[in-house]
Amino acid sequence: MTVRLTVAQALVRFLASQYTERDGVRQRLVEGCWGIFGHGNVAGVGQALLQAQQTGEADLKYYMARNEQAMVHASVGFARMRNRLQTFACTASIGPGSTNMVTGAALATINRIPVLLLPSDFFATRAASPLLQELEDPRSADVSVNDAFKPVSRYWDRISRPEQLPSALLAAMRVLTDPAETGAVTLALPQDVQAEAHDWPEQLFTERTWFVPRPLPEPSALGRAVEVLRHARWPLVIAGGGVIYSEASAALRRFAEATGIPVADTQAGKGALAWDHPCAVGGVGATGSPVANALAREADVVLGIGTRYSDFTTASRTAFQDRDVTFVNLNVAAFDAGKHAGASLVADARAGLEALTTALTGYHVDPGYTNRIEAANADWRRVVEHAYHLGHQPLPAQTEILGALNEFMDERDVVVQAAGSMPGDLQMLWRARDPKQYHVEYGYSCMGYEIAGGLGAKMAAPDREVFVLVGDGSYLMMAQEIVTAVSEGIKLNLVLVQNQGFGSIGSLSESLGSQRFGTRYRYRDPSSGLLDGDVLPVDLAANAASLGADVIRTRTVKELQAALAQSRASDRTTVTYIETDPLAPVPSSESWWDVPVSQTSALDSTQQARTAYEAAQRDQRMYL
Ligand SMILES: Cc1ncc(C[n+]2csc(CCOP(=O)(O)OP(=O)(O)O)c2C)c(N)n1
Ligand SMILES: [Mg+2]
Repeated sequence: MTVRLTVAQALVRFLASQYTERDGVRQRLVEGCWGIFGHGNVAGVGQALLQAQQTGEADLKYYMARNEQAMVHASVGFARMRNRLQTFACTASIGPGSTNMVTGAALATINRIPVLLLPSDFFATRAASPLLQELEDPRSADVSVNDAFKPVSRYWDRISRPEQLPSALLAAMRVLTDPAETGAVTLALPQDVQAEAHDWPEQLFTERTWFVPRPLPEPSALGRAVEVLRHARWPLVIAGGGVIYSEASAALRRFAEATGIPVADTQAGKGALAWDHPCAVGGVGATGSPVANALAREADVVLGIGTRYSDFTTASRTAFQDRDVTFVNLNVAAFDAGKHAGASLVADARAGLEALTTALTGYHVDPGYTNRIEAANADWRRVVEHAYHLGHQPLPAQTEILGALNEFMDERDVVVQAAGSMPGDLQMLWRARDPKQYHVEYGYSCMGYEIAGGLGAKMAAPDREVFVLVGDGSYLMMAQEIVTAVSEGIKLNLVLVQNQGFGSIGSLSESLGSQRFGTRYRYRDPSSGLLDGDVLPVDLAANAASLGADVIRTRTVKELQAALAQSRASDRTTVTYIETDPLAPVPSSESWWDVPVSQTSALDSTQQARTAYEAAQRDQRMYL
């Protein structure tokens, strides 16, 4: 039996009948379809989505975004919140609509989060080329702007004939649901092919379940890992995002309690173990806590679980200074498990932790190590309390905003952030209680993720309050999804932190001898020729109100606290606006991040920074 449908209709029908299953729990793989229409998809995928909605022949709800990059972020926010078991499809028109998604694709792939991208493409027949927005490569007629998705996709295909669709769809679903391979999956859809009819076998549309595995560690690999760990005197766990996606928090807690091994976390792993667990030592690396960084410096064995070991995590390979430091890497992806010449333990984080806990029976760290951790944690708690309640004047410090929010939020509330000075302050100071509470996108650290990603997170967890922290720079790049939140009635709590420019890059610039050059939002000063004139007459609170959000202007931490309560109580998207001092002090992570400074320079500030850079660089290690 066959069914006659267009390629786009077949695609929509197929996507509506895909499911994932893990631990016996089954759910839709593709929750819905984000989109912005143009000539490339309005009559193809657009018609198919309309027909699906009107006839009920396929259940794939359409959501309209205001920017294609943002709709990929929203899908990623959703998929991350659903532990990568569910995501969205994103349809975009030809040309700019499609290339707007490239940044989102890179973000998804780098963070290992599934998203299905459906950029539209030029006529497969080439009947009317060059089309509006067509690239036209003189060397090859087989190239389009969608080729730019290749390096940022885990699977990429162009559907030039209807017959190619079934196998491409199966390949796409396999990659989306494979925890080791997942990321952006791109199916480029030529405009004419989308509208072309074909007789499809009916089986293509029967419900299909993609079982998400929990691979077990291979016994000999487990044996080698256990051998290393059993001889560890000062071991340290680094918990990455993989712990959370695998829902391995309870297994991690049992492992830590059985062995006494301290647990540090990465940006994606924060909350894997509650912050106040006796084994929790906070963030590790360039923006980590000095407690975790002191332990990292002396650790003889590092057990990385579900981590990519980004430069922030390893402090650009200066974090681990023991001469013979050895790594054991528990990761579902062999690629990550092999890093730093570690003992590779390719397995699901939960299954691997359970196996390690059993195999390490009888092992426990020295009581002296435990006492040292307890004392260091107690000292650090006082430092965090101080930063949370600094009383900075006249404008509050950002650390006070984070403190007020942390103290205000319930265990199940979610905080969303991505770029600027907040991810670092959060990684160091945030006290996460629930594994889904801390949602900081720091694989791509993409300005503009915050509001869109928060929207996706809220769609994934309507029963949780989502608090989006957004800096003025990020807000100016991508505020428009407030309109989507308003139109869909998806309630967000936004906290807009105004510090008149790039606080983060400003202090980075200063530390590298570049004098905060070009990092402030200011008038150009005619005498200096630099952007260091007066503050601009920009009113982002008014801007947010103009997009349909309720806005509360606050000036003090006390007012902020009241506004947060009002925001939570409301069922409308609410923006709490506050100005902060970008120069307020932040505790030190006692760590380093490698950003090269000019080797030769006419500026004193740069020369001094270069000397400091060369000194710091001497600690950089190859872990072989
Ligand atoms: C899309 C994008 N462009 C540039 C950067 C580099 N960058 C990182 S943080 C930052 C400034 C962010 O400004 P804001 O959101 O106001 O946060 P603040 O640093 O003031 O806390 C820039 C430009 C980036 N991460 N993402
Ligand atoms: Mg700013």
